[in-house]
Amino acid sequence: MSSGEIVAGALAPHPPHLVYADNPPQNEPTSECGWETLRWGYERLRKDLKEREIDVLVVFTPHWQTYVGTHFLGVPHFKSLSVDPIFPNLFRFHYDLEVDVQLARGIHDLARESGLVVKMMENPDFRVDYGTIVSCHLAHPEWDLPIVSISSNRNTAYYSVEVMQEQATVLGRATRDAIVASGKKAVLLASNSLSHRHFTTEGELPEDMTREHIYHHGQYLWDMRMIEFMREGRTREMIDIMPEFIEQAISEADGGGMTWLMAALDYPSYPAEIYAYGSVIGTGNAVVGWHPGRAREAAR
Ligand code: 2X7
Ligand code: FE2
Repeated sequence: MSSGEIVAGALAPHPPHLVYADNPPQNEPTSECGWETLRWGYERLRKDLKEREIDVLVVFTPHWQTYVGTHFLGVPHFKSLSVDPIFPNLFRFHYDLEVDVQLARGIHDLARESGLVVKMMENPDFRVDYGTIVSCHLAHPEWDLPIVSISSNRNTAYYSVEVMQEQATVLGRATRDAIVASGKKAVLLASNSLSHRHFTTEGELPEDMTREHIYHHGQYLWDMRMIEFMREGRTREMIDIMPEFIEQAISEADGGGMTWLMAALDYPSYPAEIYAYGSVIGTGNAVVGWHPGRAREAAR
């Protein structure tokens, strides 16, 4: 068996608004338009992913919150209706997805050997969270690839940001090693926004873009600082500054997704592809890609 590899990693934010604005047949509510910059960015990410052979999507989601350890979807097939608890008017999505249970177990086992508390989630009636669904849908709307979904154990809130960084780093390495051992070609998705202060009221028309802007200039400055690190390949510095970013911009990276992704990609020093940046109800969101194969080809 040839060795597996991570063919791409992406920061793949999950505001349900982006699916709502795309009007896919699986989603019940329909819209006129909205958040085009981010949706066009996802379109460019999808084009780049199409250039590569892919066996599986591996997503780390902050909206599946497991307070004792990291959990992995462990049932081969899930089909149900996902309703966003805050935005049921925007997101009522009929999903039908396959799970790569073998790879999920491979990551689970290596993470356990590395000292993490882990669990395979084997309840067939489990409702898959909207972070997983939105990021996977926007990265690959065909739904013809199996996924691995990894929960967030919220240890920034329960312990500290330092504990989150340590554990997400170990999980990232376990993810990479399990993918290599599996012989599969994987795309990794960190499902989270950057800055995360948001408005608490909604206009009559949710897609009215005259209302949409970043919540606060300070968080915009933080987002630009993080994006600059990505553009310049300074990802170790980005991880070093993560505690300050999380605290001051109330970032959704607190769930561990960015830290996990950078560890799995072994801290890229090549420039990331910034597909888009835009706000959704005031939060800062970037669609960003890391393409190790492309970086290797460019270095030849
Ligand atoms: O979960 C989210 C989010 N992270 C950002 C914006 C809007 C809604 O939902
Ligand atoms: Fe979120």
